[in-house]
Amino acid sequence: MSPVPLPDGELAWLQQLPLPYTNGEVLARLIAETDWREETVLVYGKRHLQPRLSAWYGEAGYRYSGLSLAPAPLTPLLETLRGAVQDVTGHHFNSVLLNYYRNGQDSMGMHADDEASLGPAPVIASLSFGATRTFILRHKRSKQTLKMDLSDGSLLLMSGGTQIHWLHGINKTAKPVGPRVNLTFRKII
Ligand SMILES: O=C(O)CCC(=O)C(=O)O
Ligand SMILES: [Mn+2]
Repeated sequence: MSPVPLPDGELAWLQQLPLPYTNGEVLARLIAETDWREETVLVYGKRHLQPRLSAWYGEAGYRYSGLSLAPAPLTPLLETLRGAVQDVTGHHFNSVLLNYYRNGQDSMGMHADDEASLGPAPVIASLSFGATRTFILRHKRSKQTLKMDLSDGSLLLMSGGTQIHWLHGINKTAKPVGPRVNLTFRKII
């Protein structure tokens, strides 16, 4: 992986994760085989439908924004992807959050993956398939903003202080974009 300079954080990038399937095959299977949910989240005490579909697979359950995601074993395809991600990053992951952005109107608000269950310096590997979407990073204090195009088959590793000092998210876009599935491999401690 190639390091990407980031003040107060650590990023590394790989254009194409080596896989035994084409990116198109993986995207089609992820869309078809995943137990997708349309979750509601609590924001300031109000329930909202998330503008995307999501699914959680891993040995442990997961809690965030008032959501409680039950543990579920990784599917054979997810095991293959996890193995490939572990090989290139050298990190072990025991769970994965999948997000399905059906079109340009699906998005993810600015946030940090800083739940206590991820430990003091979370290591998160973000694997993308399908349409290229712009990943926005914004420094919490300086407001410095960085944009990265997360393309089909790419892997972005976030570690060090990235979740402590930066927020990240995916904006909606008016451009016609096809479906995208992102997988964030995580280690629940
Ligand atoms: O879709 C993406 O690239 C971002 C996903 C993300 O930040 C998350 O799952 O926490
Ligand atoms: Mn995130």
